[in-house]
This record gives sequence, C-alpha cells and structure tokens, in this order.
Amino acid sequence: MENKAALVIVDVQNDFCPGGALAVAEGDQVASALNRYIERFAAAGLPIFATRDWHPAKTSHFKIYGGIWPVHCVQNSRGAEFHPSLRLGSSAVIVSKGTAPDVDSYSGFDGVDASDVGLAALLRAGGVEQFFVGGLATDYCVKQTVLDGLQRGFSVVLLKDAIRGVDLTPGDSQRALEEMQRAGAQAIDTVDGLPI
Ligand code: VGL
Ligand code: ZN
Repeated sequence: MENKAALVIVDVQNDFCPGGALAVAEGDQVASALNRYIERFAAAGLPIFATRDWHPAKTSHFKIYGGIWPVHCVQNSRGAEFHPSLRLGSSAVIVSKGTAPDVDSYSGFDGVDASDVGLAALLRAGGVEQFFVGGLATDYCVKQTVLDGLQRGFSVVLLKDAIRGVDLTPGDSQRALEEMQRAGAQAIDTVDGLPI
C-alpha cells in the first residue's frame, strides 16, 4: 500500500475567527499560513481534507441547551462558512462534524464527507498513513483530531504556525501542544519544515 501524506485543516470557519461567535484570538491568521501548506500539498498531488463544525440550531453543545458554548457554526449560516481568506481549492474534501443534537464531539474523526464516509476511512482509502494538521482550535478540535489520529495508528505532524487556541483557561493551548507531543505527534514550525 502507498504511504501517502495528507493535509487535514480543522474548522477554519468565520465563527472561530475575530468577529465570529466563538472567536479565537488571531484565528484568521491560520488561513494565510494554511494557504502555503495547501499550495504545497496540491502541487504534490496529495489529498487535502477540511473539517467544519456543523451544528444543528438546537444542540446540547450550546450553552442555551445545557452545554458550554455560545451558539456557533450553525449549518448553512455565515458563521459556519470557511473563512474567506482560506484558499481551499476545488479538490479539498469537506468533512462535517458536530451534527448530532445530543453529542459533544470535537474530533475530525467524528466527521463525515458528503457521502457519509468518515475521515479515517477517507484517509485509508487514499493510502494515507501520515497527516499534517492545522486549524482551530488548538485546545479543542485540533487536539482531539490529533489524539484520535494517533490512536488510530496514523503518524501526525502538527503545523505550529497554522494553529491557534481558545484558551478558556490561560495556558490551555500550550498544555494541549505538550499533550499532543507526549502522545506521539511531531511538529514543524513553518512550511520550510515540510518533507514534501
Ligand atoms: C470547537 C469549541 C466548540 C473547535 C468546536 O472547533 O475547536 N471548539 N466547538
Ligand atoms: Zn462546536
């Protein structure tokens, strides 16, 4: 089987960027960093996946229905759209997650494509054994996607210039980074560290 790399972009959506419902500080800045990675993966003919938080209007994920978050990334709303600075290209496969009204899910591996195929199956079908990951937020969906990926046997590389965190408690993102690395994630600082 081929041993291919893929790029996994997590939740670079308006609501997680400045001005959005659940804004991550400098969240929009990951878009320009990610565009450089997108160009490299596209040029190498490697697959690109983009996850999106894709909630129903009523879900126990939201504070008003018992969860901890303000209303964000409601399906088909402006806030749920990918940030306009992100240049995904037409080949990127969109993976939607958070669609259940009663499950708090953060991992991209809980998401499915338009044909209901899960992220792990999509990666494996493409012969992917290693994925490079950036996006939002470091301390929630990026972290959970990385830990899940490692657990499922993928090799995972964090794109440190292309992640930002919520930091509900100061230091959460730094701790998330350490946790991911302890679990076996590698990291690169910039696009110059890409082996492809
Ligand atoms: C996320 C909080 C709530 C994320 C999603 O994408 O990291 N964080 N929903
Ligand atoms: Zn959410």
